[in-house]
Amino acid sequence: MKLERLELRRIALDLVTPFRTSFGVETNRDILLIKVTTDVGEGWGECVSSHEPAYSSEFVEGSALVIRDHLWPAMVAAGISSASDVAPALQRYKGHQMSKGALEMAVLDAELRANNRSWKRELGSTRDRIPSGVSVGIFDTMDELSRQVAGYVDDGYVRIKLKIEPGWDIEPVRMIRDQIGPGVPLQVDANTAYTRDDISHLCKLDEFDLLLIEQPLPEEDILGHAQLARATATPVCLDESVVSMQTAVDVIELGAAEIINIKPGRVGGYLSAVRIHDLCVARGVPVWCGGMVETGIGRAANAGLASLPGFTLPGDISASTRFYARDIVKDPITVDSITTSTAELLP
Ligand code: NPQ
Ligand code: MG
Repeated sequence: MKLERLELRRIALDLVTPFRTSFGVETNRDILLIKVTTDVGEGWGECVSSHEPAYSSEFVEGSALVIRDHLWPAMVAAGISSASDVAPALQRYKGHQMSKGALEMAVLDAELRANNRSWKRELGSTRDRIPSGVSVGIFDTMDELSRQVAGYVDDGYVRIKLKIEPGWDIEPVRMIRDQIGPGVPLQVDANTAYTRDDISHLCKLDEFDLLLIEQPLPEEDILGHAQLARATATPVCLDESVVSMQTAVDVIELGAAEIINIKPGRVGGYLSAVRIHDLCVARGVPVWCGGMVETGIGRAANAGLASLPGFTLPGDISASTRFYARDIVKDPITVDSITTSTAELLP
């Protein structure tokens, strides 16, 4: 395979409802898609950075620039002949995991299309259906939160994740646990909104039998997460902190993460995501696949990844309609709510 051409496409999609997290409100998704043309055909990648550097330091305008002026030229110079060549060719550039991941995704997609293979098979899937969870934002009122969660349970989601922040934590979680009952898996995600001084406060969540608490402290605060993990009965899961295989090894070794949220974009691509999955399987650490409000392009590839055997917890892979009235792909992602509440994967 030989690289020929790169095309960056920037699109804007309205969200069906504003998505508020501890780092801000999104009403619209600024999306960077990448089309790579090779001698064996084209491939598509989706860059998961957002308009503002609020979830992480990466942002769409920066991604487009670094891809165009630095990463793609380095790939061309290196003479990439398969997706596994992409990360080594980009290794001398620091950071920019989401941009690197999007380029590797596009090259891998070109290879898969050329060989008529699926993401699922390529990555090492062991099943055809995956459980589908949903991430629920912060609302102005408890009533509104209650209505939203009821709707998602009706839609067939088998696991609820509530976004939390200081001032929106114990009481919303209590209300939703009472509403859905003890049998429905429930977890929370703070997106770095707390500090080490909040450890005793966060321990009050223990009474709600949560699956996990995701990234309560800043991404650099590995020691703080290890201290929290020792103090609380709720398993600590890291998202933003884990940006590579190396950080995954370290947070496990240091006792800062008992569970890991794997997002391919955040760790530099799907091949890195599979290696982190393999590491976690070897260490007995449960993993699940996160989401970055992707279109059907990224969402379908995520579903393939989440069908690997180590993904033992439901992911944030919800239906396209959770975020978008009309997805950009021919086959939007759907949730089968009637019988099994699982997303069905194409072959
Ligand atoms: C998380 N995702 O797990 C992220 C955060 C997140 C589904 O909760 C635009 C772009 C909006 C990226 C909102 C979920 C976003 C975004 C939230 C990422 O932490
Ligand atoms: Mg998260």
